[in-house]
Amino acid sequence: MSNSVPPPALTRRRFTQLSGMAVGSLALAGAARAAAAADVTLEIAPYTLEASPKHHIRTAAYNGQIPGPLFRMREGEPQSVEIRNLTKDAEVVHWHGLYLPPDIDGAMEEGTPMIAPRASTRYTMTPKPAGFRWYHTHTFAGKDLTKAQYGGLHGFLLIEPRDNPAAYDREVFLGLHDWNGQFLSSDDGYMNPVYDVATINGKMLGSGDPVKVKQGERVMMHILNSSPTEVHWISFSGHSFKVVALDGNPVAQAQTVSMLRLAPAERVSAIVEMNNPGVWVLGEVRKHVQASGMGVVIEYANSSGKPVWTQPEDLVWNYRQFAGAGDAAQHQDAKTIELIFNSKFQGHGNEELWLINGLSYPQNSTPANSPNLQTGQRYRLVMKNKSMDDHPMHLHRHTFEVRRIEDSPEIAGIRKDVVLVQAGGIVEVEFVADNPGKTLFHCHQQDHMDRGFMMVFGYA
Ligand SMILES: [Cu+2]
Repeated sequence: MSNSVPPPALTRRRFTQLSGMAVGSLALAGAARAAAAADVTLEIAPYTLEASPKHHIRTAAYNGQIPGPLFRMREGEPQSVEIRNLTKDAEVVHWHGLYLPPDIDGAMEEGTPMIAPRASTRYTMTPKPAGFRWYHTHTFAGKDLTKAQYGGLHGFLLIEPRDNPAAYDREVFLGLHDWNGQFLSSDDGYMNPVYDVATINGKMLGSGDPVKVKQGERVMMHILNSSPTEVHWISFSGHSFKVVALDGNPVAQAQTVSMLRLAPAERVSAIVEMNNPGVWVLGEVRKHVQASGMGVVIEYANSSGKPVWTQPEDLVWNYRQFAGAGDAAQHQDAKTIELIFNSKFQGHGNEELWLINGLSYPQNSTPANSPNLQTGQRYRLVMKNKSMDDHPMHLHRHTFEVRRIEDSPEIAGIRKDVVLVQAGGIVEVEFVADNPGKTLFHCHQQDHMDRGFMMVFGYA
């Protein structure tokens, strides 16, 4: 089985096929018990990842693989989920990009219960909206760079629409991740995680099986950046990407680009025309990151030889190229919520403390200090980043539309759940408060969320 395409999990649909085959047999008894248990089972357990024959990383995994199993669910079709925690730490699973109630969304800040060590939990969820989503742990790491998102607890989730025009021949899922982090002090005295291993689908370049393709195929690539802290730049030598969706949501204007930029937790779905036979590298554009392993070989049928990498000169990306023209007058009913990001230096050799509107979590999330959303109301989040870092900002349980980036004109048609707000920059997004309950807003960089860069929005 190829490393680049994790095996599909035992979904209800597959179970139905299996049970049909196994009628009357002992296998049925076992399968029936499993199905009675849940449509989807996630077992969280210690795991040693072999990123290369020389790199063994002790971490945790879902169902004994990294990334975790690819789950395919049908939009609106309820799924029973069982999660078993076989680790020594409390765990929680966040379903990223879904509209779930706060008690199962997977953030303790919203009220989802943690799963104690050796305990399990079970619930039913209705997956929506359709698109490329993912699931991951949502715990605290602090100074332990093996825990939380630094480890292997992440996986792909595809919520299939009721009808899929499928203008492609097949799908390939690629997950980017960084490993073996340690806090190092930069010139200005701040402590930042630095990594020496980087992988695609858990393997360093050259260590995994190549992704095998055929000339003339149109391959839908679903790419996820599950890195705990790092933005990644990806190109595919000899090929280009026709970007059709960002964070799983179709864009207003599909565009063909030579390079992708993915901030932590972002996803890009792009169609690649396999029209240049050979053996190629798809990987990180920055040499030192590719050298630490972030790449995968793509091999055409009947081609052989050493994988070819062509080094691009510049880093190129702009969200706006996928947007349609927006109408500033269109959403005059939107109420503005201003969110100012800043950091407080804690002294040399320390991490900085992160502030939203002058306060860290949880002080910023009292009813007096945090937004109190009215159901049905449209809001415009005006995010002003006064810090010297870029921040991938994530809103739980909702999708927002990017409306303005820096001093751009009003734009429309880019719907996301994570957006990178660059150092010193401004991004404005809009969303309708249509999913009542506590809603977590945070920077997706693990070291930043661990140091206060979160806020809980309430509903009136
Ligand atoms: Cu951040």
